[in-house]
Amino acid sequence: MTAVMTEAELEKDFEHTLSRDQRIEPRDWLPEAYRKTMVRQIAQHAHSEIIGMQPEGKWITMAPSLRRKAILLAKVQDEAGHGLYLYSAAETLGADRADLTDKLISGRQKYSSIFNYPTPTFADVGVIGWLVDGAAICNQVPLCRSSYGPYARGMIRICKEESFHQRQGFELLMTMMRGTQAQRDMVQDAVNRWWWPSLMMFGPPDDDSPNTAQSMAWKIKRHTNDELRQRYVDMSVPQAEALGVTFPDPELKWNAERESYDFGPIDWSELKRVISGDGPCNAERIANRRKAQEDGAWVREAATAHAKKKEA
Ligand code: FAQ
Repeated sequence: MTAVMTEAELEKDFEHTLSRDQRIEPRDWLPEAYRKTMVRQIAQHAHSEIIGMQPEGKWITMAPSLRRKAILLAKVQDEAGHGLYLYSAAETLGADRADLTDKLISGRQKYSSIFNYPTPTFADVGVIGWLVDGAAICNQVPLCRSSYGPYARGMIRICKEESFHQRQGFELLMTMMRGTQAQRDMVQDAVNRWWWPSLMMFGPPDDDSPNTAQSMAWKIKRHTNDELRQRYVDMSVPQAEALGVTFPDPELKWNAERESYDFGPIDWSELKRVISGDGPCNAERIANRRKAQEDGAWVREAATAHAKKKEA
């Protein structure tokens, strides 16, 4: 007969697993606060992938060639797949997928601020691939070592696909930069609009990030928001030079002492505004998601009826 472990012993076991850098798995005991944080982060991430299909998805019917259309279709489908892996990971923590969707469309759960900006030109498709997927990779590669097993494993596959997304964006922009002056101007204009919002993707500064300390202690996050933001700036500047574009920041310059780029102040009031629902496209993104949910009701009903019939 096995002895029943007390809560304190279970907690000690959990801490021991973390201290050995091993994964927490769905069958393991975990503190309620850890479960809540994990569901919050995974749900926000899943919602971001699904809402993130919209800004680029708009260009599928207007892509300038069959090749670009095929590439974009594949990319947007990948984002749907990422959403599904992530909702599945949240389900291993006892979350209910329908409930998560409800929380998204009623504004009770967040998604990334970045997807509330418009995509007026085709250069935006390239810049989303290069900068937004670039920032996503920078943030998510360390999450492959996150302490929650299903999330960390999902992240490995997601990062491989994001890396293809970033390359397709860069290749699209390279092609445009080799084109006409009007095309080059279009790329620079898109870079000007997306640069600062892409820096905001990493979240608030460390001294204003309520979740970082605990998430680092639980090894959910492996780096702070500011550390990853700096890494992203350092990685992006040489890429911009190779492309022949500039970032809209007069204070951006190499700091030899720190061996990193210094950059200008971020407008945190803009991030707060966009997160709280007042970005340029928040209302449109949620309205589209709500409509898709309503339009798909008959499919879910039919699938449930079919499953019941088969069971009987
Ligand atoms: N937007 O205390 P912290 C992608 C919230 S996927 C909106 O620092 P934390 C792929 C935060 O949730 C992009 N909300 O929080 C793609 C928290 O909310 P609370 C998404 C934000 O969790 C590419 C509060 O503010 N990626 O791009 C944002 O420790 C192209 C306080 O913040 C992920 O979700 C924001 N930018 O750190 C798809 C990655 N920043 O507590 C299509 C996983 C913060 O009020 C096309 N997530 N908040 O509920 C993470 O790494 C973390 O959750 C952070 C935030 C770093 C985002």
